[in-house]
Amino acid sequence: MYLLSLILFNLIIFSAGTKFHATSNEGDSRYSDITISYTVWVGPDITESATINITAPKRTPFYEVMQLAMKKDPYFTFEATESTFGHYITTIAGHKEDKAKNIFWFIYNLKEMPDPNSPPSDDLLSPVGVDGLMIEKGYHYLFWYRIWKS
Ligand code: B12
Repeated sequence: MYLLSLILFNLIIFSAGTKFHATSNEGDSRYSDITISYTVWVGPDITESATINITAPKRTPFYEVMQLAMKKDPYFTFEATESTFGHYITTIAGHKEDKAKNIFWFIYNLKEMPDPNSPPSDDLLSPVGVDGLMIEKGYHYLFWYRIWKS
């Protein structure tokens, strides 16, 4: 009887422990900080370029990452307007979109660090704006001031 209750007691402790462990792991992965790179390219020929690393909780909206970048390095100062889809970026690093010249700011989420010798194609453009784009581990984010080929 004593042996049986000892086994039962151990079983309860073991299963409770496993459960607790699983829950704490889930919490760690959801709220852990990640570091991503944020690059700015200016002009179709990329005459100006800057990269900053930002650490923030996983799934932070990119708009908040831009605010952190601006605080860390004033080069990344930006301006935005608000519309139906959220924030729309009009200016970064003093370069304002130019409707007459058809030059705008475009955001890409990339699995590799952007390389000026092999610029990303349009299919790597983010499908959403800076409010809808949540940062993920291992991704690199690029804002490119370039001509809109419509
Ligand atoms: C034209 C257009 C653009 C032009 C805007 C030129 C300009 N400023 O004059 C350009 C090519 C620059 C553009 C850029 C982008 N766009 Co756009 N664009 C459109 C399009 C085809 C028409 C918008 C329009 O003229 N509406 C008519 C006018 C009268 O209404 P409006 O409210 O004043 O329109 C303005 C806003 O829509 C704003 N705008 C345009 N795109 C975007 C994107 C976001 C996220 C925001 C907040 C505002 C915004 O610019 C318009 C003109 O001022 C829509 C598709 C659609 N059906 O709406 C996509 C659309 C709005 N764009 C989209 C996206 C994703 C982008 C980009 C984020 C793409 C990227 N990866 O870079 C960027 C914005 C980046 C940034 N700078 O913040 C998505 C938004 C989806 C979402 N849920 O977030 C849409 C819906 C297309 C789609 N289905 O994928 N876009």
